[in-house]
Amino acid sequence: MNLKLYTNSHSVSCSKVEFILDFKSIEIDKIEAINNYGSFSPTATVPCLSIDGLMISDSGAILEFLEEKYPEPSLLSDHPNVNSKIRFLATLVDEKLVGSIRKLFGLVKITSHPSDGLMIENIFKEIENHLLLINNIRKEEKYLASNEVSLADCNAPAFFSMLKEFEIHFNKEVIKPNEIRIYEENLQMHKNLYKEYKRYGFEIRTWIANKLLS
Ligand SMILES: N[C@@H](CCC(=O)N[C@@H](CS)C(=O)NCC(=O)O)C(=O)O
Repeated sequence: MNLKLYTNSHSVSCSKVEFILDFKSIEIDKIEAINNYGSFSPTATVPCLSIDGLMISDSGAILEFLEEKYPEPSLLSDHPNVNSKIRFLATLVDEKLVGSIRKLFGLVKITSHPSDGLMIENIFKEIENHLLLINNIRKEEKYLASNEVSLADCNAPAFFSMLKEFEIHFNKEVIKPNEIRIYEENLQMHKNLYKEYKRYGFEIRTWIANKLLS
C-alpha cells in the first residue's frame, strides 16, 4: 500500500495526524504543502492522505484509517460505549474548541476597528463555555474520554498550546475548570502528547511573530 501525506506544519488539523504518526511510530512519506491545496485535495484542505492514489482529506477519517491499519498501540478501547464517547469528544474538540480558537488567527494583527476587542472577548467566552461542556461529558477520566490516551486527545496538544500562545498575545486568560487544568497537566506529562504540544506551540509562536512583522 502506498501512503503519502500532504501536511502543513502550521495546521491544527494536521497536528492531529502528526500526533498519531508519532504515537504509533508510523513512518510515511510526507509532503509539506504551502498553498494551492485544491491541486491535490478534494476539499482544498490539509491534511490529505493519498492511499494508493485515493485522496482522503478529513483528519478524522485519516485518524480512523491509521488506527485500523496500525492498531497498536490502540487509540480506541474494547468497549463500544467508551468508543462512542471517544468519537463524540473528538468531534467536540474539533468543532467546538478548535472551531472557536481558529477565529483568533484573523485577529492577531489587530486593526483599529472598535469591534475587534469585543470579538476577541466573545471568542474567549465561547472557549470557556466549550471547556465547561467538554468537562461535563468527560467526568473523572485521566484523559479526555477514558483513562488511556485516545482519538479524543489527538487535537488537544494543538488546542492547548495554541490557547497558551493566544492568551499571551491577547493578554487575556481563559477560565478553565479545575479538572481541565489537571487534564492539561497530564497532557504535558505524556511523552507523545507533550512533544506535539511543544512542536505546535513553537509553530504558532513563529506564525504570530511573522504576522506581526508583515
Ligand atoms: N474538517 C477538516 C478541516 C481541515 C481544514 O480546515 N484544514 C485547514 C488547515 S488547519 C485548511 O486546509 N484550510 C484551507 C486553507 O488554509 O487554505 C479536517 O479535519 O481535516
